[in-house]
Amino acid sequence: MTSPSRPRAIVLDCDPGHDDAIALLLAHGNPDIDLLAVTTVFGNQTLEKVTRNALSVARIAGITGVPFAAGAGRPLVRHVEHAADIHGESGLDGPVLPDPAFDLDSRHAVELIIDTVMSREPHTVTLVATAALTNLALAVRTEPAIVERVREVVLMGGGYHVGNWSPVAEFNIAIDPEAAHVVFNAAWPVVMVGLDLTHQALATPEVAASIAAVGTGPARFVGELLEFFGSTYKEVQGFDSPPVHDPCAVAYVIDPTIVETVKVPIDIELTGTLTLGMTVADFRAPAPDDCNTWAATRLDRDRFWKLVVDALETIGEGGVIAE
Ligand SMILES: [Ca+2]
Repeated sequence: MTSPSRPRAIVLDCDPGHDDAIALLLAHGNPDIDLLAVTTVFGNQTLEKVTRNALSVARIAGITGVPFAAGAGRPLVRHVEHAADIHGESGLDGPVLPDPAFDLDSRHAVELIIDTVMSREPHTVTLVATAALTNLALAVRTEPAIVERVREVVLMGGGYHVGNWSPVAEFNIAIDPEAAHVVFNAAWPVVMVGLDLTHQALATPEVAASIAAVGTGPARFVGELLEFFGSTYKEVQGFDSPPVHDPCAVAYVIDPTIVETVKVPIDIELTGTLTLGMTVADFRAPAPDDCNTWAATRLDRDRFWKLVVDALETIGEGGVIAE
């Protein structure tokens, strides 16, 4: 569906990360997304590693002319935690990663986010976050005017049913719950694409075959990512096929009919001894008028994976990495 407000302008804040890499490819390869900037934050691995990974993925995808900036290297309050058990020592284990083809923007990620939002027309920029919310929280505190100015915040994180870093807390929220608290309590629209939704985005053998059939370098790269990601997800969490979380947030921005949502008050648990970092969603009654949070509930799997395959078709050989 095309409308005058397409393509959607986004800033992608991420911690690549296998599923972040696929989210970046989807954002670059989909014609309904205008990728304005990419920012990185500690998470799946150290800031240094995930930032280098982002630049390597940019080269594979053939992304040029988009500023990339590094952001926070640690949470606001807590000690740093990484997810090497899922993403490996590099943060993107599996494929061979090319050297970056361009340098980082000289700005801090928080500055780049603020500059991008404030320099564009009001309500045109969507912030897509697929990592800890540290950069977004710092941006809100640094320039509160962005809250009124963005179109919406679409984040992969949380869930209303299960967690993965603890029984009830999802990794991106759990590793910086105070930052998540800032983001969920700001008066901008927040769409939580959580585990309830992303656990429907399983990269089954059929999905892997449809990606392999694209037959390009970037598609082989995604295949290698899914192979490693699938092996750790099976070992650590017992999944037969890995849930590919982060591109679901991008898919929602591309076409909200692919990701069903429900308006529901959501807040972040900051003091629970068993529930720290839980995204507490209150489904007891219809959401009040001033509610500005939505939870993603149901994924149209076939259309989601078609978006990913179509983006890879569009990217073609991308940056053409010589082996
Ligand atoms: Ca991520």
